[in-house]
Amino acid sequence: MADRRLLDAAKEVLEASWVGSSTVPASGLYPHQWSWDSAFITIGRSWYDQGRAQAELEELFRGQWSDGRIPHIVFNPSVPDGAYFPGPSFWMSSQTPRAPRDVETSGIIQPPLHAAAALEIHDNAQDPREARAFLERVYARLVSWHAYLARHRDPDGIGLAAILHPWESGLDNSPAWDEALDDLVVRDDLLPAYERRDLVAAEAEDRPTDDAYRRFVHLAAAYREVGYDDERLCRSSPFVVAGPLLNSILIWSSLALARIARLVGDDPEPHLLGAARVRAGIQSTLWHPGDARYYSRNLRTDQFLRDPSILSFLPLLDPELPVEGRDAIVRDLSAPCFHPPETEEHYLIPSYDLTGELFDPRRYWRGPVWLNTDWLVWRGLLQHGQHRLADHVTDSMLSLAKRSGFREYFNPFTGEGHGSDGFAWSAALVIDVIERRARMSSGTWSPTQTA
Ligand code: 9WN
Repeated sequence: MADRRLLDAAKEVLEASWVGSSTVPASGLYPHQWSWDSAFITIGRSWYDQGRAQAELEELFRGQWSDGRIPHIVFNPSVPDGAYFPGPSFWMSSQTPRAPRDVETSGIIQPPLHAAAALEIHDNAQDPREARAFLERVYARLVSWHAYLARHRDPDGIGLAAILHPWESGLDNSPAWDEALDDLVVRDDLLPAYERRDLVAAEAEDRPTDDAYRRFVHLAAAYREVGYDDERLCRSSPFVVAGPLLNSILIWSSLALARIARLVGDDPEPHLLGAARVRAGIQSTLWHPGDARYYSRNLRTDQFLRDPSILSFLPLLDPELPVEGRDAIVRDLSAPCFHPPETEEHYLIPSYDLTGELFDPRRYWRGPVWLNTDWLVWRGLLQHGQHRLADHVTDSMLSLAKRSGFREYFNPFTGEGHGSDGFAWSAALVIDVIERRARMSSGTWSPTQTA
């Protein structure tokens, strides 16, 4: 299939997923608006529909809490409560004084890709004046979102924002969280009765196990029970983890925020300092010199979570990543455990070490290829001049979409698609890859532009 036809097919997926003022990740499995999905979707749409790209982020920001948090789900009131679990009646956000009254949301967060997405709208704008006005409207919201992460998610001042739930990582079911979840004592009196709605829309072998799900629900209920009080949970929750994915995205977005500040006439310095703080935190807390890898860290036990997952490669998003870290990532990304020999059929980049004991080619986040993590690593590789490897990643992304469609995730050996079909960020990021590669070849976009 030619790139042009793939582009049209991707746009059709996005049009079919548009529900009036935002995009659903996948109509059956995920019928509301998700935070980092909206950022990826915005980036894809920004190439051809600035109006909807802007509307998507502005709709998400309607769900922002007064403490600055951007919740991981903004619920669509026209969708029945039972269509997704946990739905609005589980989170009960509007009973929390800091949450909006007129829209129901979840209480947890997802990685802060929004400032980077807002800047893409500006950089790809069909109407630059409107894009400037949009940035002026959203700037304060982005600033308070980043302030929330620094103020409420870094209680010990280590320079890193912590997650309090695996769902906050975006890589919910990664083996990287197993060890931290093992210590969890699931309290049945806190667990509501629930039905696994995800199993109605997807196959059980593609989704988390019932045991993992119980832990997820338990942690979410515990967060709700303390009124979404981050400080309290950071001190008492068994699951407090700082990782390289959220924090590298935070650096990338803080640098974008510095550029947005210049565009709207504000001081970029605080955002540059913010990025520098996180950079120092990643180096001092997440770099394991013995393994020459970045890992997540369990802040409860102060131990590294030494799992060989794709999380370790995200520091590439920092344009000032030390050479030692960059070289180690490139080495890992080229080694057979993440990149089989060209003679074997394979697709890049598995979410978990192909030779790892916990590797599973189809279960969500435990091995399959996801196009969003591919895309993030690709942008990081480009930023560091690793063009050959970067091309391998995007060739693989396009082959997967041509072979299996815009699936949620893919078997890294066969390319078979799993999870939902017509998955919005898969479509959006294929659009971005095709458009950006064309701009790169014509010399009208350079990878360091947004750094
Ligand atoms: C829970 C929507 C979301 C993504 C996450 C992905 C999955 C939800 C779920 O779907 O998580 O938030 O129900 O499994 O793991 O990254 O944002 O696409």
